[in-house]
Amino acid sequence: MANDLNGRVALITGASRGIGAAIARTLAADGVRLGLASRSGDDLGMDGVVAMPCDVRDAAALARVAAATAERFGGIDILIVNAGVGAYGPFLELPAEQLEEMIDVNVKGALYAVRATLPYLLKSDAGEIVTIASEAGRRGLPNEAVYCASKFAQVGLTRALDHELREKGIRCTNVCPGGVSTDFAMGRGRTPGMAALDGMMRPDDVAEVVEFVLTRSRNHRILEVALRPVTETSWG
Ligand code: NJP
Repeated sequence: MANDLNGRVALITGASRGIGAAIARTLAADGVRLGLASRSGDDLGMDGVVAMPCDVRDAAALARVAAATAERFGGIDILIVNAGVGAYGPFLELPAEQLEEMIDVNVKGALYAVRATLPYLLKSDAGEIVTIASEAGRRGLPNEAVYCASKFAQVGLTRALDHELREKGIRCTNVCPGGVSTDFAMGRGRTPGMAALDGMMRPDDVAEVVEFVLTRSRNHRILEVALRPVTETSWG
């Protein structure tokens, strides 16, 4: 029997734009009550959500948004680890600030999001952690060394948590997209109008996969989903 999401509570990091906003809208349509975390604190124009400014590099800020979400809705069932940044280019040409930012946001931000939320997930009868990782978390890609390193870390974190949390009733899933047409990496290795952007997936394509993962019946779990635009190689 499918897992009904109506009435569940999800905290989504990086919910103000792109994939995170698409996930928020999709889950809201399924009756999920939402905590939305991003630096801008955007509520996406949705009523009844908890939306707070939160930089995922700040563990205390994540703890505050998790506490506010749990207090408002009586707990948290689902964490979507989505906030992330990317910058592409030859390894030695990557500005140091972009190296630091990718590690801080993608790696530490994911760790902090889990630490802030896990106490609530452990109290849920249907806990879920879904990490929006990347194809770059499954294989090394040229000109993406630091991004790959950060995404391998996310994939490793989520796989390890699966081992640790499965018996406590929490399912952990890595969703690994190829190119998605969002603001992501624009001006940092992607430029508006570049041909590759034309064939990219939509944020809704990823949101539908997340919805699929979350709605599977609770007798099994999906460890990883890899999805690609038809225009993109599978590097098989
Ligand atoms: O990116 P974008 P995507 N603290 O730029 C937020 C992965 N991915 O939706 O803070 C808190 O449209 C930012 O909000 P704000 C990617 O690695 C993508 O494409 O208000 N939040 C915004 O809501 C990432 O993990 C592609 O500016 C922070 C959101 O994050 C995830 O998908 C391919 C923050 C970013 O929205 C979402 O990326 C792939 C911070 N410090 C994986 N910094 C792709 N697009 O091609 C940023 O394989 N945010």
